Amino acid sequence: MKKFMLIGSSTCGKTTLCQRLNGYDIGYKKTQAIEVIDNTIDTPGEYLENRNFYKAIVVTAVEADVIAFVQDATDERFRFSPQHATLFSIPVIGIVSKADLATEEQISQALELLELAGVEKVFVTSAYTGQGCDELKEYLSD
Ligand SMILES: Nc1nc2c(ncn2[C@@H]2O[C@H](COP(=O)(O)OP(=O)(O)OP(=O)(O)O)[C@@H](O)[C@H]2O)c(=O)[nH]1
Ligand SMILES: [Mg+2]
Repeated sequence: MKKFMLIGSSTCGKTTLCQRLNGYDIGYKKTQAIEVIDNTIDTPGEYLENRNFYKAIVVTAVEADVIAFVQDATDERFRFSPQHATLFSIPVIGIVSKADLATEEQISQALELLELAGVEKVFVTSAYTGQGCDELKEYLSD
């Protein structure tokens, strides 16, 4: 499995998605620091929200094979900038999270914005219902 690193705003669902993808019980736990869970590198939302942490993200990304920009479909705020993906020298994918709570319109908007951030592929997911998780696992498996 490819080692992948999740980046996204606080509460966008990174940790819950890690739990789902790695087959753990789903339970809320605020991420305080960069955490490696099996093949996933989970980061705190503050790393995206606070520019002072950018260096830490770029340094940690060296350990990863793929980066995932995670966007909560129900969140109006979008913190990835256009062509944000060019900051990294490895593939960057997009993950729309919490699809179970979102309208079709919200999902389309999140997809569009992630594409603008320069991701090469987008998965629409819900860690609660499991939507999109098999496709994501398959992408990460080779
Ligand atoms: N309905 C729904 N809720 C979700 C989903 N994924 C996560 N949540 C909820 O959203 C909240 C935040 O989820 P986390 O996975 O902790 O978010 P995070 O991105 O790791 O947040 P930080 O650690 O603060 O950066 C929790 O209450 C989760 O239960 C989902 O797919 N659907
Ligand atoms: Mg977390």
